[in-house]
Amino acid sequence: MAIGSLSTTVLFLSTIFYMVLGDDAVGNSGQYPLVVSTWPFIEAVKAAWRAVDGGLSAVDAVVEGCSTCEELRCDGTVGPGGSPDENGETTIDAMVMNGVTMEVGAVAAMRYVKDGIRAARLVMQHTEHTLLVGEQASVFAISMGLPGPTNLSSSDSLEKWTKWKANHCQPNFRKNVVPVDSCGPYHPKGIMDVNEGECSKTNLMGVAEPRSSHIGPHNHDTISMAVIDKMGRVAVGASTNGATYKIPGRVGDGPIAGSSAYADSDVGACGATGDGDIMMRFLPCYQVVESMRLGVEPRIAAKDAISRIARKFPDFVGAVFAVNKSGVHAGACHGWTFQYSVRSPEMDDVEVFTVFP
Ligand code: SD4
Repeated sequence: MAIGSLSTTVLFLSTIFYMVLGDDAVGNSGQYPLVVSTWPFIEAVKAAWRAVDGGLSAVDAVVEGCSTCEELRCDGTVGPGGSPDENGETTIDAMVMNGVTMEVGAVAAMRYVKDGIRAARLVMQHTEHTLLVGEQASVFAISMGLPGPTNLSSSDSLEKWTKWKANHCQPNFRKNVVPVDSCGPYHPKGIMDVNEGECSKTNLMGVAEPRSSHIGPHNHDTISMAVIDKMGRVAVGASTNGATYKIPGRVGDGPIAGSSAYADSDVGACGATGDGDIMMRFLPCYQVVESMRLGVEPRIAAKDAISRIARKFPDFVGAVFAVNKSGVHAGACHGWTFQYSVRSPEMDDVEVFTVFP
């Protein structure tokens, strides 16, 4: 068979393969720009698409996209007014990464400022630092021109918190403490009460016992977004108000480069969502991008990163999407059904892809 017709056949077969696989791994024509986001955050993807299609850089398009979700309070878990902590306060974790320069800007547990992703970009563009936290992050963001101080609570978040208090602060993220089934103040269980097995909550195979069941699709949604701009530059960003009823001061995976997202313009990008307390121990997005650098296709790279976590934490809930420089994208998940959204030049509108565990 002549080389030409062989490659035509291969192209034909791989097209069929992608259509049959559907959600597993999807290619585009390789034309930029491209926007990929966790969950069906359609308006956010549209905003990023308008920005990047209009000529903005990948970094600025990521900021436009994530910022739209913050304004819309996507799923109540992005932007202000969601995920109250034990004190009823909402705080924000956000990160942006430039895959050309590998610069990162991030804010964690930021109070009183609702513009998480814009604050993250200010850290990246106007400091030599990578991550600012808590009240000092807010002071910095406001000093650089963002609106604030603002009360980040909403009637929804306060109602949720009030019900939780009335339910004796259950569920919560405490372990090995007393009291067990009521609100604090909490104290460590006496040393005599906690043996090593209880404390580490792992069995002899190193597999963790189930975590509390309060982590699920509706209290754990992060926007994590990747954009490839018209010049092929890759950027990622993430924004979330974290976990509901978290212990004040808790920071999730959102502002951690390599965990919630990672980008390298030579390779591609990854975005993650899920139980950040577990996921940030594995840096799944760093793993995805580095696997793709070695030539692993996005579908396998995504599955491998998720499997590595699931081997140690069989009950964890999480997902990643992977996209390589050619625009081939895929997702993998564990413990829930995952959806991610894509807009590319060959699509008339944003398309949502579903991935099953
Ligand atoms: C966190 N990963 O703070 C975030 C929350 C989230 O989907 O919603 N992920 O753990």
